[in-house]
Amino acid sequence: TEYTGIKMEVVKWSPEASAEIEGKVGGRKVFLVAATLRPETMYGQTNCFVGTAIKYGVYAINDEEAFVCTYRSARNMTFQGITAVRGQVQELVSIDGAKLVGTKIRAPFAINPEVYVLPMENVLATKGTGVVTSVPSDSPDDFQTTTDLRKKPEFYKIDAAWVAIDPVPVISTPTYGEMTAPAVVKQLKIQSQKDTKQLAEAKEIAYKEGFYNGTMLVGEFKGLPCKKRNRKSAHG
Ligand code: ZZB
Repeated sequence: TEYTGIKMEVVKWSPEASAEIEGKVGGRKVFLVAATLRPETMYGQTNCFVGTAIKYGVYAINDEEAFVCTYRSARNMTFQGITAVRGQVQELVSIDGAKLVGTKIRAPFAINPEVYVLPMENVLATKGTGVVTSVPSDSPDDFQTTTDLRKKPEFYKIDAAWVAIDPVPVISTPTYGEMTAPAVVKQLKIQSQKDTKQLAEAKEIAYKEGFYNGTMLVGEFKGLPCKKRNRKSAHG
């Protein structure tokens, strides 16, 4: 599979993250970095997800930039030619996912560019960077998780304002219209992010429908098939 990396610059750390990180990054700009299969959906980002039980680090990429991601993905990046010394990981500070929640970041290309870091139960530490950018219009996992967070903000220890952005229409599909993920979640009668089996099926359906039959509703490729947009530009 071809993943695209999305860099989301930190605008304001949560108080917990600030206490651990500020003063330790040496003037570098810090970005949360997410791996996505669907760069054409980036207009519709409404937040970003981390796993609360996952360990993250802030890794120096060079003197100007540092990335927040898992150690595993930071190590992989050192073999992709983006760091000064091949194979050498430079961890500036480590941090628990739970403490990143509430951090405000800038999501490139998003219609609402200032978004928050929120908790998701199904983030896998072993996949991508461990940071997931959220597009509830087109990703069933993202739609269901933001729905859960909106229903019970206290339970998830978040401020309701952090999950206030509604899904943004980005792609129209012949079967599901402008809100593919919410429609598929409804069709499969998914109730919560704990319904992981149905969510995997929903993701498969939404992916096929959006990628192969979808038409872009916004941006540079408005009116064109998603497939075409993906061929023209592999990078967000
Ligand atoms: C934005 C996006 C928008 C995504 C969409 C999907 C969809 P796959 O097929 O299993 O490889 N993801 C990335 N990293 C993780 C992680 N560590 N834990 C959990 N989820 C993760 O799926 C790749 C997708 O899974 C990625 O693409 C990311 O969400 C998420 F409209 O990025 B995606 C129907 C899917 N639509």
